[in-house]
Amino acid sequence: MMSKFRQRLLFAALFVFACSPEVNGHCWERTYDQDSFVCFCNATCCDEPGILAAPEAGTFAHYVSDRAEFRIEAFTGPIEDAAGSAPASVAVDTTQTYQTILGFGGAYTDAAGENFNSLSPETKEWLNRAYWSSEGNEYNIIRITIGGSDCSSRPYTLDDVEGDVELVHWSLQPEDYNYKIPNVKEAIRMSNEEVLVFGSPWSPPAWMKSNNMLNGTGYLLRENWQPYANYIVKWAQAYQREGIPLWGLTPQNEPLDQQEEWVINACRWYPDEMRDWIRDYLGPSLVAAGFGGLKMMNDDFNRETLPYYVEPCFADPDCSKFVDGVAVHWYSDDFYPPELLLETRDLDPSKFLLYTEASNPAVRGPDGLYAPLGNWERGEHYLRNIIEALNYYSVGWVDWNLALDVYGTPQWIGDHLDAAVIVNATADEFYKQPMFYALAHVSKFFKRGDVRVDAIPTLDTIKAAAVLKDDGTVAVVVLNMAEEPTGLSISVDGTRFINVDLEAKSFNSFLVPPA
Ligand SMILES: *[C@@H]1O[C@H](CO)[C@@H](O)[C@H](O)[C@H]1NC(C)=O
Ligand SMILES: *[C@@H]1O[C@H](CO)[C@@H](O)[C@H](O)[C@H]1NC(C)=O
Ligand SMILES: CC(=O)N[C@H]1CO[C@H](CO)[C@@H](O)[C@@H]1O
Repeated sequence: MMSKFRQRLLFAALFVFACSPEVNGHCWERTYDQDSFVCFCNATCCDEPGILAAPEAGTFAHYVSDRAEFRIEAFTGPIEDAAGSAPASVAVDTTQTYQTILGFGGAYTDAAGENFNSLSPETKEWLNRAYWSSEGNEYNIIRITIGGSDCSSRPYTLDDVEGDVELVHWSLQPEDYNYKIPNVKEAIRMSNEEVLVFGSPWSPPAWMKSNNMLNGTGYLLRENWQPYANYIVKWAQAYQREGIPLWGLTPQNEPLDQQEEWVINACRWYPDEMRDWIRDYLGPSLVAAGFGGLKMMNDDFNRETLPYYVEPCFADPDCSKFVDGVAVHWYSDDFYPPELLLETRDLDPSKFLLYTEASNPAVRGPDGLYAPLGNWERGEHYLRNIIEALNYYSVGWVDWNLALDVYGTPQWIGDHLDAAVIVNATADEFYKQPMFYALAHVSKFFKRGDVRVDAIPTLDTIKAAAVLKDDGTVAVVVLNMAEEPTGLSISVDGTRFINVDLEAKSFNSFLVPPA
């Protein structure tokens, strides 16, 4: 512990030397063809918000990112005893308590790991700090793929030897050893919190499936229900042997993602089939192997599949006992109402809800598809939906690829996506997108163990969520979607008031110390 701490101090000292005087929060802006800018980082320099200082008694801290100028810029002001005459207000009520926060994070897909590894050790260190350290976003959840996904350079599983039902050829792959395991270990080393790691498979081996392919509309043949449960157990054992403490898993990524000509690795599981497999095969096999403590999250797909996808399992105590939560993907949040999350929770309030995937597509330019650099709207979109998910019981939010290259690749299916961090290996640089800061405004402020409380805004252009911390500190995240600055008054329990001006198009995080 001690040596880790000393190393940090030494590193901080070097950092100040190399990048002074623009230390701490200053962003090296680079503007491309989008409505805002990215912050670029290289081997010597990178912006970081730093370790959050507790505000002094009687004052609040206000951190701002906006489309025009700031990235997690720190301000402070006095807590007042009356609301100002602001047109907008947010009423925080700490007596109305809801779910406990689990955390925020992203996925070490093979594509993300490959991009991390394409940087020099110095630049990669900055990238790890940006996500995992106390000076950075303080992410504390990692999703990894069990075998490959669409965001891998090749299609594969952990046992592609035809007919190997005894799994004698089962093994971790180069992607595990090169992209996942070392990067996950680095994140764990870098973090000051417990980092929760969960896995999700995209497809069983082709030979176990009805269509003998990783993609398309295939399903797992009945005769392979036990071999495939064994396959998942082997994965948990192998990661444990490699020194990765696993926290959870989803039995299948997007189990109903099935259309003709579907190019992504996939496997169909109807809700009642999933119930039967968890109840009679996967659940008992994990328990028998000593992995009964892993948090199992059912569904792992979009809002429109809820609550019906998890209903058969939750209605059957012999399935339900193996399942701890519901994993939700972001992609249809603008088209299906958040009340579906409430209905899901009402089925069984003892199960948690966690958003486990979100990602934007690449855009088409004159030279083909690329990740748009500096797109504010995408950051705003993320934060708007994160705030909504939190206000409808999600215990956190997990982003998809932690990094992609400037084309939004690699992906064996030939697709291209956007990501919060875009790596340019040629220049040994990476770019932090507005989406990265959208996540920072919650991941750094809403920590594991905090309890969500009411935060009710009065204007449609303002979105808000709040948590109460153990020590009585209140953290509030406020999104201003308006094109103009907006005067805002935040009431904390009707007794303490924060009167501020919000920048146009801004992300805001407030820390209010206990009264
Ligand atoms: C990194 O960027 C900074 C700021 O532009 C520059 O001063 C520095 O020389 C760059 N470092 C490297 C290794 O290119
Ligand atoms: C990536 O780096 C190369 C080499 O410095 C440069 O030519 C290119 O413009 C960079 N790409 C982006 C998107 O900045
Ligand atoms: C790896 C894999 O199974 N790829 C298949 C994806 O779908 C196409 C079209 O059906 C097949 O040709 C590929 O073999």
